[in-house]
Amino acid sequence: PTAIQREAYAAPAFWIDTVDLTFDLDPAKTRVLNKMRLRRNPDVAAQPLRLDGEDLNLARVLVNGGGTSFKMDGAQLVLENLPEGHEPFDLEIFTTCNPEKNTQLMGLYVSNDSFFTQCEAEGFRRITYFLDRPDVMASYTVTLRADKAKYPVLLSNGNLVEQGALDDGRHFAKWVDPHKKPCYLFALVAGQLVAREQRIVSRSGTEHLLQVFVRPGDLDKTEHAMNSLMASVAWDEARFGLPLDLERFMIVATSDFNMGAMENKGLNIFNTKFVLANPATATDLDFGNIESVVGHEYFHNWTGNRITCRDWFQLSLKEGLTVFRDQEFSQDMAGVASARAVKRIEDVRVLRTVQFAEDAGPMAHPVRPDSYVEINNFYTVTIYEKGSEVVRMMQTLVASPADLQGRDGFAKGMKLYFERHDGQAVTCDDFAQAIADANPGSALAQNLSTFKRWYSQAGTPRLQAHGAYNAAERSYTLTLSQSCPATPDQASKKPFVIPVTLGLLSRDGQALALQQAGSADVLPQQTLVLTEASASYTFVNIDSEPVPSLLRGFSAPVVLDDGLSTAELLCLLAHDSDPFNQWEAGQRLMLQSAVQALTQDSAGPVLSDELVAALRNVLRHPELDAAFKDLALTLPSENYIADQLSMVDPQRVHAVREAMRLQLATALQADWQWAWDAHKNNGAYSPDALSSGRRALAGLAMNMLCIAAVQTGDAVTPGRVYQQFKDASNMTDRFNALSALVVSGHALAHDALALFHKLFQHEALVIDKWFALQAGAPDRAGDVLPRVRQLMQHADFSLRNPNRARSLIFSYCSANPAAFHRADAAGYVYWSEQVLALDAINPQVAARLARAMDRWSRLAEPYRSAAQVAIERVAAKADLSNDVREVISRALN
Ligand code: B3K
Ligand code: ZN
Repeated sequence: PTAIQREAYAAPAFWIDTVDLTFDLDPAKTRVLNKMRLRRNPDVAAQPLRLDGEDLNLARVLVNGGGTSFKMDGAQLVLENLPEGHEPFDLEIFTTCNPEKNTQLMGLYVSNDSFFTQCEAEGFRRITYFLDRPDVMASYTVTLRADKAKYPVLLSNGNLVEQGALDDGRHFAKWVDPHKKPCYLFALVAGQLVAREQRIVSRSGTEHLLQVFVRPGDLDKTEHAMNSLMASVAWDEARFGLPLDLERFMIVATSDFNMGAMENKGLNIFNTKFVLANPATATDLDFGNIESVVGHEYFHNWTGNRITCRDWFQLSLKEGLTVFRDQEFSQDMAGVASARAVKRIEDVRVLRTVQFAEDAGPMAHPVRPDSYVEINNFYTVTIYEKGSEVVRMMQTLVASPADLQGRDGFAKGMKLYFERHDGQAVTCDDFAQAIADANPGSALAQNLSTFKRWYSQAGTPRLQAHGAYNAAERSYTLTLSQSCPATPDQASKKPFVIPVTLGLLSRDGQALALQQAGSADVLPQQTLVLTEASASYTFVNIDSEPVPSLLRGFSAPVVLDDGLSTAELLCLLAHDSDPFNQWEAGQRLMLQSAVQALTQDSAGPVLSDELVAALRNVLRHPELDAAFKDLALTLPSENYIADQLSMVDPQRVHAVREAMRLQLATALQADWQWAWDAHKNNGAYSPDALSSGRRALAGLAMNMLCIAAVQTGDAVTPGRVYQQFKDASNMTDRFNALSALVVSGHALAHDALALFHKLFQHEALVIDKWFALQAGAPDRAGDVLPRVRQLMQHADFSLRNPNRARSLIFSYCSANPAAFHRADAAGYVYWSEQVLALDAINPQVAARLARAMDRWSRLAEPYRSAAQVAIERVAAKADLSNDVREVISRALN
């Protein structure tokens, strides 16, 4: 397979103005009549029309109603004898496809006897021959015809303009989308579905119909998705002045879906996991994810759909921006400042554990990649989460004294972006230019071309900070310098524009005022903008050596090395007014303890007494929120600890982290008991940030108490946990109890798992949790892999259902390092088998699993060699998909 290059972009030789599609839906043979009106692009030299297609049976091609010659070039349909000149002409293509055999879940497929589509990135070509590229935007009219009893609901984008009966028990529905769109936003759904409906009136007074379609029986799990959708509509209008531009907005849930959800114009299709929730079946995490994914897809309506991407290299134009928007939405929904900070910490945790690892591995790529083999491999945390950080930095860099966070400036930039580009397919450059132009004089506008290195350079920058206090002059000079490690194809990097938000504390934890030398401004905190390899900043009127609190709120996606001592970090943990840095100080202290234990081989407790005492103070703090305490008392993950090491022995990392956890569990036992008692039993369930924070802390406390109990042989606590498991009135409390028993390895776990399955055997999403918990369980006797293999034979398991495959296989290979990295290499053998098995069914899912081995080359022996053998075993397969081939060859490179 050949790589596609960003630099090779060329405008299309033809435009498609209108598309009129007629579907005769049949699971085994669906007929698709595609009538298009095209015209030559006057800006491009005359050339044949090359239409993309994949797995289609071509029956007929007509030009202006008459026959025409055509040929195939690989998968492309090539038409050479089209009318000359620039007049529009009609092209009619008749094809068939086989949706029930479509296990890739790209294009038109069948799930639970209903039809669904997924077209992004290049699935539309599996429905009909087309110019399958995002810069070709057309008006769509869609007629669906199907058996009325089997498929009573027929949906497509836009407005329903006509429906009625046909012969033989069939019926039809005709939809017209009033907005032009690229084909990746096309969608259809047909099946036995029911809808929760809600009519809303927007600020401007227009009425809209919101609908959430699910299978009959699931309606009682749609309230939260509907609430989230209404909140999203209101938020985008309030924060960005962006209204809903459709009479009708639909969400449809399917249990067979490759990812989270898809923003098809007016007809979002969702994985059931991100729609269905009620307190009995969904956890707080599920409720939060639903809110954020519903928001994300809705926000795409403007950022992605109204303005779309010129080509797939610009993917972060819509994804990074829309993740930023959904993160802001979730923060605003969380409400109070402390809850907003918790959301920020959670987002940064994902960025640092997953995206930083990607940046350090073989799949590292810039936010705007330069080449790809398979675009589906580039729906990554770099495009999404790092892309969001780049947008967040833009907001920070347009801040002004009157607009400290840059929100107003950023909103102005968005306004200009829509004034300039509404209805167009554009680039990341266009976006950055609009934000900068709307904020002349801002740090962004002054440094725009340098700033855009965030789009072109891969890798996570390292930010070094060194502070020097001058007692005689009562001044403090901070020197910042940056560097960035090499990444595949990019050996050396130029300096980034790094906004560094900072505050200074006195040694006893008082916030100090910041006054830069030569400036009259005195501020509680400030954002320095580093644009060079290194720069110094001097602050005056400082009475004693301060403790710097740098990169507050995680103001840039970098690794900070500020050389702070343990005492300084303890000061920040106790006193920093910035909740992110307060949390971060604790994480760094725990991380340092782990790394020290791993590199120095010292016996004895991993955590110092003073750190344990400091963590106790956080846990017992009268003013901190439960959600914050839960995050602050949670140890860094094994993967994140491993990322700090140049050579990784996953078993030792696991052992050290377990030792830390046991130490926290026993040393703080009385405090955990207090925390459990004080935070459980919250009354009626509500998924809001404050009550979910209380449940989270109660869950952590219960977990710790169980760990301590197993150690001491205490039977009372596990008995109480089992009781909570049985009596819980919501899934969060129930699942936390179940997890505590499984994680601590208590004998009651066995019965609890069996009961859990029995109670929820008809709830697919809960059964996913049941599989995931077992695949992610601690591996005390090398029994997790045999259990995983056994669970693959379970009647409820299916490799074809992506949620199920993820819950079992991914939970084991990607989320349970100590069970996966076995000295006998059996985990790697299992991985290679599953990558190959999945690749034959669904290459996208297989390629995701393939990435579980991304960081194999820094494993210690014997893991490293065994991992290489397993990867080579996959590479040796001749007919791998492009998806898996790309991931595997990069890994071996
Ligand atoms: N845009 C889709 C992702 C499509 C993935 C294609 N492999 C969902 C989202 O980001 O909102
Ligand atoms: Zn998205």
